Amino acid sequence: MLQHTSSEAVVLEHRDAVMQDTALATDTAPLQDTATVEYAYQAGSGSAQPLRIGVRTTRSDLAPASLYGLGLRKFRDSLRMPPLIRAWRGQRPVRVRAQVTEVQLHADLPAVPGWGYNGSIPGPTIEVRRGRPTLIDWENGLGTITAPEALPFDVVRVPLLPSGAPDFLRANSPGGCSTSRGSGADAYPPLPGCDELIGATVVHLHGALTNGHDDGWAHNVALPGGVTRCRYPNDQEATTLWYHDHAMAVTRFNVHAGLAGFYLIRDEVEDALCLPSGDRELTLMIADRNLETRPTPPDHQPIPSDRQTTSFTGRLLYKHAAFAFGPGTPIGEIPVTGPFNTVNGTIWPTHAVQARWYRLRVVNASGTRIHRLALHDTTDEVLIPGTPVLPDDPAFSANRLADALVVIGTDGGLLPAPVRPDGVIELGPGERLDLLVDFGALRGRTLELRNENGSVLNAQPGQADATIMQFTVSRRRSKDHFVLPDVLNPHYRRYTHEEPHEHVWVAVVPPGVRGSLHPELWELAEVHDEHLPASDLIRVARADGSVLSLHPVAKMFDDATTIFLAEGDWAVWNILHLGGPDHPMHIHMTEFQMISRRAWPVPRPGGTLPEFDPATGSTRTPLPAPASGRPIDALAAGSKDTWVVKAGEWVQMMGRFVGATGSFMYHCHILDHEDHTMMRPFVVLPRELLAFHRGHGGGHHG
Ligand SMILES: [Cu+2]
Repeated sequence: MLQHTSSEAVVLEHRDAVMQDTALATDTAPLQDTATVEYAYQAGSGSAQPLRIGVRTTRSDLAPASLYGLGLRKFRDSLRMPPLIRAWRGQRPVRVRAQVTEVQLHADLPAVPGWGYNGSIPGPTIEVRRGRPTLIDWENGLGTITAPEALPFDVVRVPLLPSGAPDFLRANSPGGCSTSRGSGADAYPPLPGCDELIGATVVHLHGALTNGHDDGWAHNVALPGGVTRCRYPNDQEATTLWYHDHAMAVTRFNVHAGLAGFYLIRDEVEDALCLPSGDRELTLMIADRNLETRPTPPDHQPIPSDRQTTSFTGRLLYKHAAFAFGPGTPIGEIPVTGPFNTVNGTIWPTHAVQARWYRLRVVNASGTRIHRLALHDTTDEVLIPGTPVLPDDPAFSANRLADALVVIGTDGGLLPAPVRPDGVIELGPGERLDLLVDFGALRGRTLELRNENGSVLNAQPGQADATIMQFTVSRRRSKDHFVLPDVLNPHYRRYTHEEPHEHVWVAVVPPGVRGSLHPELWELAEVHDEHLPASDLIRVARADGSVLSLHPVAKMFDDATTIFLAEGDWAVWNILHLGGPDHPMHIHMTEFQMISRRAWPVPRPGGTLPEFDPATGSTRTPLPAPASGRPIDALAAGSKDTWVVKAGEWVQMMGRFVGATGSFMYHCHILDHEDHTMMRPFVVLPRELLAFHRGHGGGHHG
């Protein structure tokens, strides 16, 4: 903590320097010049090695609160664990109620209302046994039908820069408020309609094999007072699931308000491993957030240092960056990241651990941010003012513990054997990790879980602090009988393309196709050469030199359903990412394995394939047979339901749609994308019934 106090002083000192810089800056400075580094660390003794942790701004029009330390001290709060519900018996329904919940995001902030389940953010962790079904009554307790609750935060749209470019810097920066709360330099217009929103909710158990009517179909929202009973068979491998709201078009707001929790399935395979349990099994829900500040006086007087946190109201703030293709064209929103990382609802918490093995069960519950998780030994780091350094500066990784994070499971279950990645693990929104850490090897050390991803979407400036949370390891030696097993999951079997299967074809297209403001999901069907359309034609050369021609049969959620699978069938989901940001793609109903990942070159990460022409929505020339992409490592080969797909990639996910039927969804798990243009339905029906459905022209276009 001593180290921390000195850090603050330094940040404040540095703030003054930044304030002087800002006087010289102009509003029209190019975007890439506006994001420079504020925080720097000195690693070890004496050797000045500044490293990029956050951003400094040279823009003159930002509020003082956004200029230093993000205005909050780190590690003021202890890690909180949500209450546990053991639903092992399954006869009686468990009632889980979405309700207004007091939430304190940080010890220096006032408590404010949020939305939680059973009075907790995250909601209670629900623990079940494989093969024992659970009934849950999901109650919407967000007010009454005549007096529903309004969203517990404001949603604002940060206006375009005078140049017409999105103002990512302001949108990603800490603080701000709605113009409905006052005027000032960082007051932004509210997104129309958000103040009218009420808590209409529907719960999805992410990763669960369950029937369509229990799966949280986005249209099936319950009004305040409504109760929806869902049955979960729990007939799948032990793993980390999570439940969260999935209401049509407003999932991002409902989840942001706090409607998410863990759901753990246990089984005998897991039992036999005698993994760390009890106090040594931690569920960590990581989510980035932004905070509302009081309107800043127009004269930009810096807030006195002893009152640096007083401008926060304690409430969350949901920011978008406004976006348009040109003057006078429609304005939409780009999702941005929040500068504050929360774990289990608290900003930058700390947790004291024994010098023993721990199990960390992690979900990235962020709306947009893709984390690159790493554990750093920060015992000897001292915060100093420093000069800007690049995110790939070796100083940043100097204290990274290369093999401290041992991965034992992915979204859908335990891996066949433990994996030690090279110290950094990418985790997109919706993805989970089951980790082991041997704190016994780190006695007396101070550690930080950090996000090494400099920016998440199109290299947006404004990425904030890398800290997620801190662990302080006891100096005391502890007896630990746990031995990391060589084999974790003897039932793991690698899927092969040899199983007879259906193919689903989906293109991810960048924003800008005929003026569309958002990236889109196009469901594709093969067209034959004599019927080639003039637009929206995706052509891919096969290995044998012939050309596969694909044309969208559906784009928006409410277009006709085109994917019909027979229960029991295998299917391969082909996702062709033609350009734009990384998308964490999630498919409901079953767990999958990635069976191939190929890639075409793109000019830059997040760029568009040169062969794809957004003006026509078509490939100019057939895409060549793609080269191998990122290798499918042990994590990607694990049982999963969500994967980060990057521009230029063609990935194939294989799964068996067995044991459940109904209407399901697949979508991007960037919640803004899901709410806008990146979610589609699919249907699983008994084969015999499907024969009748198709026979009557029931919507099968493929
Ligand atoms: Cu997306």
